[in-house]
Amino acid sequence: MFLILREYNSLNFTVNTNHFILVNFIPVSVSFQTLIRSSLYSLIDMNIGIVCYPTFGGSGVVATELGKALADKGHVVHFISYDQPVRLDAFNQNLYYHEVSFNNYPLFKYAPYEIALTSKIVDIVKAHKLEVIHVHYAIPHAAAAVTAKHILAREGIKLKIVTTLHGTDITLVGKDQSYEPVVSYSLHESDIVTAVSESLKKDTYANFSYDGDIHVIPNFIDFHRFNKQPKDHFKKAIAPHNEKILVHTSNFRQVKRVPDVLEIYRRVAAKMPAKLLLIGDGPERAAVEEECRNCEVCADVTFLGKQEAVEEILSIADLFIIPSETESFGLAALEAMACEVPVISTNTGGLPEVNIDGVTGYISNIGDVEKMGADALNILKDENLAMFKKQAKEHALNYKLENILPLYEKLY
Ligand code: GMT
Repeated sequence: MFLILREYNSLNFTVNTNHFILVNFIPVSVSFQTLIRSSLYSLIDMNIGIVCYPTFGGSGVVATELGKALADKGHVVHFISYDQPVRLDAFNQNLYYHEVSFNNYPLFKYAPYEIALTSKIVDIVKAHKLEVIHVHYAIPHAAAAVTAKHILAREGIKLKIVTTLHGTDITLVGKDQSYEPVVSYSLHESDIVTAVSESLKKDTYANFSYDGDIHVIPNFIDFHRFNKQPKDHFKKAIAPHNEKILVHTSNFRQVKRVPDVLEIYRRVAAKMPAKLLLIGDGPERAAVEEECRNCEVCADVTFLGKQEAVEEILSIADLFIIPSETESFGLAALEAMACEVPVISTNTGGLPEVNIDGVTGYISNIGDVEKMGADALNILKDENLAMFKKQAKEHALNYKLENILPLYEKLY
């Protein structure tokens, strides 16, 4: 294809000097521009802002991995957050990080983070000519972006807002009366709204007065990182007698139901030699650790705390347990499947879309630890385990980064 790109300012394109993009049609209609934009989207580099939480797990991880992948493809990505995102750990000439800092004046009982974030968005959009702001997690990011958009519009600057809903911003926190009207308004004022699962899309329509489109774009896996690695020495250290290794990873909040993990494990350990590795930290950890110390399996349970290289631990695992009360997607389960680890999960939220019952593992009602224990034992049987592992990996491949990234690029 050989096109000459003229008047690219009016099309709002940035020319990628790595490609020969030449366009010689002027004037072009808006719909034609849209057509050209969407058909060339993978050739056009954009200036994109990403607003996210910087912490371990969930939305922050998805946002950071997405930004890194966009930067690798040639887009210029500006992260805006109150702290450096944890996975933003390597230099890339296309990646920038802008910290939202604010003055905590004594008059403020609560420092107005949303206002500081809004001002930062306005400043970065103007300074770096951002075309799109992609906010992850509605509260308060979508509201801040919407206000920034309105401020910029008064100066004749157009900003597109893509809002990605991740889970608790809809299912738990967002629907609370103290936030609902602002979340509904922010969804209406966003140009594009995406949700990470069909289930979350349904929940959004059920809980908010929003009737616009919601594009479902699932979480994704970077298979360069998440794949089964040869870690036999590590496996020997954890399970010297070839015990089965069960793993759970979460932020140890109540919705994760970590005590159920222990219950399921105890049922397995009563029938076959097994070890349990618990990764992560959070409010419930101390109580679960205490409970564990008082039961018969204590010596075979290890609390590893927060871990960077989760994929190395998943590489030696035989089973992943995620008995959550709500889970809009369950990225942790998908990461396990990518490393060939079958999953025992509940049937809540988006989990049945990720963990296919009887194929990649099993799903159960919330709290049904008896069934989850029996299903775990079934998967771990020698005659079944290899098949479940293979099927888990096969299904995870549907979510590879290379499949999902263009879906976002198309929306920008
Ligand atoms: O609960 C978490 O782990 C954090 C939370 C978040 O929003 O940061 O995670 C949500 O987003 C993840 C990425 O899209 C999903 O995989 C999780 O299922 C979702 N958590 C819940 O819905 C509880």
